[in-house]
Amino acid sequence: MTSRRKFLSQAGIASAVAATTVSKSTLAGLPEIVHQDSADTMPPLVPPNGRHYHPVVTPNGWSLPWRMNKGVKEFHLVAEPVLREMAEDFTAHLWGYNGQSPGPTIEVVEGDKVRIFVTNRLPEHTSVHWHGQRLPNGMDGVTGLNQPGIPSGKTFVYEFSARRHGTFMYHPHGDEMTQMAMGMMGSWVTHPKEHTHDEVDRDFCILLSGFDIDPGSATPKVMTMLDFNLWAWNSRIFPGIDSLNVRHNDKVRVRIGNLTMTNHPIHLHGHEFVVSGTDGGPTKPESRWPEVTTDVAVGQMRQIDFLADEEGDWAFHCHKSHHTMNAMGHDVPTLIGVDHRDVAKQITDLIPDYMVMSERGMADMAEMEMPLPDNTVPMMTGEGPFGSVEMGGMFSMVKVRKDQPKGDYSDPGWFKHPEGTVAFEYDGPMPDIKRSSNAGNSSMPRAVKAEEPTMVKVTGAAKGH
Ligand SMILES: [Cu+2]
Repeated sequence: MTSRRKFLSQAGIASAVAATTVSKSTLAGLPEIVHQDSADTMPPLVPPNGRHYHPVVTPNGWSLPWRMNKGVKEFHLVAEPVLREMAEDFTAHLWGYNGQSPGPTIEVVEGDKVRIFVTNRLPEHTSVHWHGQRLPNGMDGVTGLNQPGIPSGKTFVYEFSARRHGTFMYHPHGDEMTQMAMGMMGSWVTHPKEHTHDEVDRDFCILLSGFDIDPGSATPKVMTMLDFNLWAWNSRIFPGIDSLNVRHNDKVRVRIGNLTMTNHPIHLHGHEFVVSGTDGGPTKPESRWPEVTTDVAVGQMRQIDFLADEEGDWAFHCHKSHHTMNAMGHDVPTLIGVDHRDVAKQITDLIPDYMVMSERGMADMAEMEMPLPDNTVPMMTGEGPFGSVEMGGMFSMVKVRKDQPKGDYSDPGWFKHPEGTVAFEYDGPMPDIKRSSNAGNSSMPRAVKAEEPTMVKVTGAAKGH
């Protein structure tokens, strides 16, 4: 077993592996298993052989090296239980490929002949469906329909040509609910064979996944249908998702695949993007329009392109606010506007550890020193340069810098705002409140309310002040 980092340092090893013929009866002819045990973002895998392409970067992930065997690109995927650090202090027991969930990104070039060996080290059968690909029916990976399941301990071979370029995914199509709930999935990019007008400077790959892991535990509940409590990008949750670090004026692409059980409106701050590709391949230039949010529905892929022409640390996240939170019980009543200090005092006399939550909103959650079970990330967290970011789940940043070197994907740290460009506190006098007189000018005058609106008051609890 070799880690990718070690692999990269042994330059040219992929091409150095001796070409062998494929044997159906022995493991001797199998390509080396390349294994990854870290959740770090690995540098782009520059193709050591075959047709050249501009490689992608998979945040908190990596691309799978291959060997050339008589003109065929051979990959070796191993389906197996893995340990995935989803964020600092929180490691989940998942299933994945070659040491991690998601599995490594597979990159090929349109027209490549591809052979993928899939070894099953799971306790049950599996298969791999190559989501979105044009391929012979018997290579499509649906257990029972296109092939028998791959039994535990066995290796199957998939062979097809990468017929069109675009963004794809791979995932099991056997006991799918369990295996995808456990984290089995990966990205696939087929690069165009010829130069296109769509070339970019930086190209990122993100797979959306949802897990249901109770605070204090480590294994997903696989029977969950809708109520997942961890929303992940490449099986990481904020603040564990690496930022997308780019150089000012780079053309940037982000490929997003959704293998969760709900849709995710993905939102970028400070820029407009176009959807340059979907499940079916690149969109026609005349069909594109500028957006700042695009919905990625279940089973879909979206490829967004933008010019990173505004410096700063720009939030990039799912716009469902409960998808930018980490696990917690959701059966908590809304207490905004309720002053229950007296009640709390009475309860504290009985239960010393009792904690009143969220009477001023939920932001307290990010700051309070609440005791958490082991192996648990706070619901809202993440330290930014101005305090807690109060986020979790599907949240990251695009960091745009003038001095980010070309081809350098490392984190430049927090943005240093030019003087006078940060929102600041007003400290002058406040004007008197005036009722708006617009209602009288409206063609549909509003009904005049007899009473002033009143704040919610809770009998008993509000007496104390
Ligand atoms: Cu979402």
